[in-house]
Amino acid sequence: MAVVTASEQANPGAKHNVQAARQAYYDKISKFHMAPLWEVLKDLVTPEPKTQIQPAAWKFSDVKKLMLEAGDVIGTEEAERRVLVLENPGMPGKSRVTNSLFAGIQLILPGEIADVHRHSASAIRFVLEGEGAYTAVEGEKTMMKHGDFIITANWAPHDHGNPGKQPVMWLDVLDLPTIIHFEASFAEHFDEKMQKTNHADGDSFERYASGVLPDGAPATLNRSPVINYPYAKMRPILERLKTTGDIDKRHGARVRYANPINGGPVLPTMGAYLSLLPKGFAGAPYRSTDGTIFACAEGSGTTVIDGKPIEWSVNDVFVVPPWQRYQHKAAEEAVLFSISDRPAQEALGLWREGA
Ligand code: 1HN
Repeated sequence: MAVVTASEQANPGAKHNVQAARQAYYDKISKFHMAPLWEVLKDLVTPEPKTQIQPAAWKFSDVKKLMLEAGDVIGTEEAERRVLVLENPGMPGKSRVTNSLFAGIQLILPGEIADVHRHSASAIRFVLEGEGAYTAVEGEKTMMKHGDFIITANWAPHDHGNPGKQPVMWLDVLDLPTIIHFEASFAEHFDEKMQKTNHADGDSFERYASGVLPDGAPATLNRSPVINYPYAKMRPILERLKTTGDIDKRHGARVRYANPINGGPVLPTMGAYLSLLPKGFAGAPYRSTDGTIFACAEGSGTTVIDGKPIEWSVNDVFVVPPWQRYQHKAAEEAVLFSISDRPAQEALGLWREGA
């Protein structure tokens, strides 16, 4: 930013001297670790959000092929987690899909174990393809099926394994860039490969998300106690909303994954939705400050982001940058999963939406 002073306006020849004097002054103050705010103010305080994040899509036809090739070049044991990072093209090398979230695709092959660890970052998994693998979280071992939404809250011990016959792939989303931003990242490994599990598959869902709570359950909890929100339980609810016409003109027939303790988001840093776009849906334009990751669970469609169409079908992943206007269209009935940092922004009083 160039500030034009009154003396410069009166005498343009003075401009060079003024700039030179300023630069000398900036050089001087830099030795004291100080800098002029007025040179950067316009980049810092913007009338609207500015982002380096770009709209982007990962087609499952490419992803699947590349993931299976990863299976040839490295084992889960050596990799610890065989994950390909979905790099936002606007921030290559930064291991993030939005400024606050990490996204990756994980593959676990038959016979493999991804051993038990825990970290400060919270994770969610949205299962794409294959059956026969499990994830174990905080003592519950749950089988992973297409469309299942699985939560690993921060510091929860977790391990995965595939005793089945098929390669299994899922979308991992972590709040890792947020945790790294706060420089509050811890991690630890356990000696055993698998944690001991004493809760049956589906235990936390049945125990907490069936209209009752175990007597004595905490009155507040900043993350959901449910480990797996199975697609088989969620999908019929979308059908109910569709049947009664409860269809948002922007989002379709949509449910929000909720913490049954308080109705809040599943995690303090990440919130997720599952949405049915009826056949022929042409959504109204929408934008919000939370850059959002979408994964298609069923059907196909097009999302127009800032005027540019992104076509998607089953298991494709795409990202909408913060505050960019988008519009979903579906020629056939489709189901979209979405996840963003909205709860974190809401907790800080920052979140905004608009048309
Ligand atoms: C991680 O621990 C997992 O446990 C997946 O499956 C993806 C990405 C970055 C850092 C840790 C997992 C991850 C991750």
